[in-house]
Amino acid sequence: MKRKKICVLGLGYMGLPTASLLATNGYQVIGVDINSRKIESIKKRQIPFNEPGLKELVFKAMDSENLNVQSEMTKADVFIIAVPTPITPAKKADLSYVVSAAEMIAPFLEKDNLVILESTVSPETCTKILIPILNKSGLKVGKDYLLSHCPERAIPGNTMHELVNNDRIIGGINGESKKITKKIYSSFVKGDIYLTDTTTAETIKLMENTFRDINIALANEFAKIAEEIGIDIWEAIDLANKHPRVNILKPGPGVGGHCIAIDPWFLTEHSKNAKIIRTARDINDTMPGHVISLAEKMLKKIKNPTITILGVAYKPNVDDARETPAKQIIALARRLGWDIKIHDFHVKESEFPGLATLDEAVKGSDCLILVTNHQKYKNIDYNKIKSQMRRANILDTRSFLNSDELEQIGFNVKVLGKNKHK
Ligand code: SAJ
Repeated sequence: MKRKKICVLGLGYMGLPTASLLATNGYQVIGVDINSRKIESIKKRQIPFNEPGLKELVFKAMDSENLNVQSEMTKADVFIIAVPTPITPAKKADLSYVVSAAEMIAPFLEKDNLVILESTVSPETCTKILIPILNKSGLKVGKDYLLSHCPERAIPGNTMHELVNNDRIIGGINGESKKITKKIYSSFVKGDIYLTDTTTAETIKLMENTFRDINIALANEFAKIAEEIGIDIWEAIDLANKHPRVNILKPGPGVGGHCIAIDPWFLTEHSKNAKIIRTARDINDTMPGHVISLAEKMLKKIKNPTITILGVAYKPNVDDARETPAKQIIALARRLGWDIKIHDFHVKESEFPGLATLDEAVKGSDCLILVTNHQKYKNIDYNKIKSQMRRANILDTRSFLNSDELEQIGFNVKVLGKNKHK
């Protein structure tokens, strides 16, 4: 193995599992993160977030002594950049972490090194931003060092499985970059690996998440139309999906997470032609407001109601609340003067201040709003919960709970996208 030492910059949701997979597959890996508190916790074997199977893998990598973590940069044969790329308030890609990672690498760059960008970025970031910074080292891309883009494709909640089994796209600046990057990822990827250029790879990643965003927007639009017509969208989608070429996604309270709610903006920023993409983003962003208007209809006779948010994670059974639509729902409800109590089975108080125990959150409540369909919300004692509430209203934004059972207990149940909401 010629290039043996790999430095992974950014030990987050993708960097840490990727570093550990490489370390358990024969590479000597140094994980670097500018957050020294994170480094200290990993060293103490405290993993900063929950992901099934990750802890075991990180421990295995550390036990093998092939994975070391530190805050300082180091020389290496290969550098992998896995830092976040959020959006600015003006919905433009914030590439500052990629820029500073590149600036950290430049002084350490040596002849024959390979730099791999994993972070999701705007088209042409490799050629127009990354390479010019790295070239400041005095080395020339293609001639002295190699460069490629290998966007991650794994879904939070199933990251370990998907990192290994999904197909991957590698965009390289030349044949050698593609070849060496493929060799490195082949050490743990069981899926197929496809090769292209860097700008195509950057755009493919954005297209994937935009495809999903647009399809969720369509489901959300169908849900609103169903409420006008007076049909159950959940039943209608199930039946429409019996068509061999139809696969409608699910409506809900909005799109959260650090990818789908963000990445489409990286395309709209670049093109006036991005019309459906922009509209889909807008539709998905209207969903928290729609949830509040459904709740308002349920609560119309109640002055200064108290409502309970069940679930703030952006999706089920994860502890991740980034970009969660729950934030917007809570902000809108507060603006109406409602008293809000918040509960989540997985998200930690340190990540989402204001969380209460389930008992505290439902006490004296006029309405439960189920925002996140955590499995555990299926199994709680709704009889007991009803006895703690002031009024027994429940708004299910995911069509997740058993409405018939809840109605039998005495709840007034509304489901997003189901029946006319007057
Ligand atoms: N959602 C719906 N309806 C649906 C599906 C999802 O409202 O039918 C909502 C979810 O509740 C959530 C949001 O969309 O709030 C996004 O969740 P997700 O599970 O669809 O996706 P992410 O953001 O966790 O991960 C996505 C994945 N991309 C695709 O499926 C195309 C993953 O493969 C990417 O690696 C990841 O983005 C990323 O990091 O880019």
